[in-house]
Amino acid sequence: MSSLPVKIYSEDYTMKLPVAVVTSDCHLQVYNWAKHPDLRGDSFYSFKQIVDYTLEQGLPLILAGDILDKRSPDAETLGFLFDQLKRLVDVKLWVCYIQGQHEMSRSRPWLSCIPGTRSLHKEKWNVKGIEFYGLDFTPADKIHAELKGIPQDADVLVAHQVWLEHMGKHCVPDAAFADVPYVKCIITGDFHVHKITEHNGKDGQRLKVVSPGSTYMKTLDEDFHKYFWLMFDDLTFHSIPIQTRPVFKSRIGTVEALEDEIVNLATRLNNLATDHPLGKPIWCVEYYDSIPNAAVRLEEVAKNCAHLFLRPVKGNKDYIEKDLGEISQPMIETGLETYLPRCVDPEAPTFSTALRLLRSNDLKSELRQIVTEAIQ
Ligand SMILES: [Mn+2]
Repeated sequence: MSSLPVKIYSEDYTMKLPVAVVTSDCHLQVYNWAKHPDLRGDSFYSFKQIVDYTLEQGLPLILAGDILDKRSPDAETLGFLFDQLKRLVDVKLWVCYIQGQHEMSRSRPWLSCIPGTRSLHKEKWNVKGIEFYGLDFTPADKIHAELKGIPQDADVLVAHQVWLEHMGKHCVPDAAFADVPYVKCIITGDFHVHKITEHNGKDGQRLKVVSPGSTYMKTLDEDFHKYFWLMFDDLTFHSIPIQTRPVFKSRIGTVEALEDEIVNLATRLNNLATDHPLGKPIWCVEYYDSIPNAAVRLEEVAKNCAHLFLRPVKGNKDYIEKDLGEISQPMIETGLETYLPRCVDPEAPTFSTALRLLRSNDLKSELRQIVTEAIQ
């Protein structure tokens, strides 16, 4: 008799269960940019995708602040938010939230106007054995007292602050992760970047800090690739991508480069303008103002196929000719990925490794995986 095959599961095999869908910084508003009134709907389109996904999964939705862009939102925005959250509340799915500084209303949170939603501010909430505790955005002079109030049995803090370890180099922080007692995980809004980092908390405990990031482009220097999180009961998180309006960036130094770039991009821009649910893509062009009629020419091309953002740069004729090769190189899409081929040969094996690390939200696991693959 032959022996039965023995099934060996890999070491990291776990029966982890999804717990919640997590987002923040949705900044719901009708228009993205005041100067571009026909560029609209991006925040709604992203938010609807998150609600669709939450419904499909039948999970609670956790909103970590700045869900609305303004303290006094308009009726179109509020109506949209109410309609979307009602879809979840109507089928008895939890919608739990804290407030960010953008929508802050101390007397009564906007989201409390939707029956069935739940504020986590200074409240505990247990789901699948995980104890959540929330804090609305709290000014720097008061946040330390609030952090002291975190219950001992809390596992996850849901907050919306400027943290030293995230933003300390750029502005004055409210508090540090090192000030946070007890919890093993912080879900925090405010930092518009989608990432997970590891820190030590006040009790020396390991602390996983999870930032959902913004859900659509708030400034032109942001990466337009956006995500939200699917959270599991072992406090791991998966990134779920959001479909957003595409962005093209060009840098143009000469008349020839201008015409080349127009030929290069026109078809792609036109196709996207027709096929993408949000319509026209964004086209951001940095160009030397010494190129004759550059703005007129670009506006003419972009008229029906792109939202054009022009950035004229003072250009000196000699300098342009000297630096022609570098400046005329088009940059399709943004972010560090765009620059990678300039540093590493895309054919080299190190390129794919670098790209994986750049795209990873969990560097440790990705590195471990790369090492495992290398020694196999
Ligand atoms: Mn925000």
